Amino acid sequence: MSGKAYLSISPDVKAALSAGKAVVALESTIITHGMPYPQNLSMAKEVEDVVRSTGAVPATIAIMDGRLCVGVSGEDLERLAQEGHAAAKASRRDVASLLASGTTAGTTVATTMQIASLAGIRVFATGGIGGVHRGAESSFDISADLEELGRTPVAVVCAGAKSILDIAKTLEVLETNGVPVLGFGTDHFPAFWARESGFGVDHRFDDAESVARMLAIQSDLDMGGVLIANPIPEADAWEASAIEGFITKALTDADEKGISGKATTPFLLQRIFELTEGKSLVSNIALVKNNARVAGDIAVALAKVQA
Ligand code: PSU
Ligand code: MN
Repeated sequence: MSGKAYLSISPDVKAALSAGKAVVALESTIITHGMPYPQNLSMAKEVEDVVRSTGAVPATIAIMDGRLCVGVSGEDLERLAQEGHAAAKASRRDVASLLASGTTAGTTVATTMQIASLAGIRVFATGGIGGVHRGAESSFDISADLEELGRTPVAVVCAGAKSILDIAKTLEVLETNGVPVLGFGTDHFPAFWARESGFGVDHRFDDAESVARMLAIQSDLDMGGVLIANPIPEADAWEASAIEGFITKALTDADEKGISGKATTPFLLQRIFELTEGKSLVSNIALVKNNARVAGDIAVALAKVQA
């Protein structure tokens, strides 16, 4: 049996894919583990609307009822948002077990890429990717997102990586894995809440059409994923120095509580949300929407290039 047998694709996404129209994948760990309810639900719906406004079809991806679901909406989306941390967080190593047990799970960037690729979706929008955690030299905590980007042919539009991570090491591992890191309208690799991280990108592209041409070539050469770094809009951005104090505090708290493994990223996000009195979430939602818009434009341009 092929992996495709486990896919449940919604009718609108299926129709768009068979017509060669633009589709944008959206992840769901951001819904279950990245934001509190009910903001997670309204964010998920708003992000889908942003994708639609570009002419592309949104496809929220999750693992539910023993199926790889592509195009989760309505009651299913509500159920996912309400479950929150009670749902599983599905990384690549969890997928088969979760399908076997029928457990509901939000899919990480790695798993969403895997499922998107199986469904034939080439463009994906998220907030920030997972990466090399600070202290990875002793914890070995390196997100599976970085491996997946190296092997799975999906373009991921993100606002860089959070500085809860070690950005220098994250960029090194991306290079090792052969992942092109493109700056969308910037020479700087962004740091999620901040527009700059102090590190550069490999190549700068200023419009969706030129990104689409690059993606078509990457795909012809069968070379795996691409990371498109799109900085948070100016109006919602933080100075790196303004957020660093909260990050340090959250990291200390995680350490004191003995948080490790897959619990680390959700714990840090939740703690920073509390420490900033919810302000980090406002920026988080703004940057996801901004990524959805750029991903939609790129998917539309890619559909034209490949028509
Ligand atoms: N970074 C964020 N928000 C998120 C995540 C990362 O800014 O919600 C989620 C994504 O789903 C990502 C996952 O794939 O966390 C990475 O988890 P880990 O570090 O355990 O690989
Ligand atoms: Mn990890």
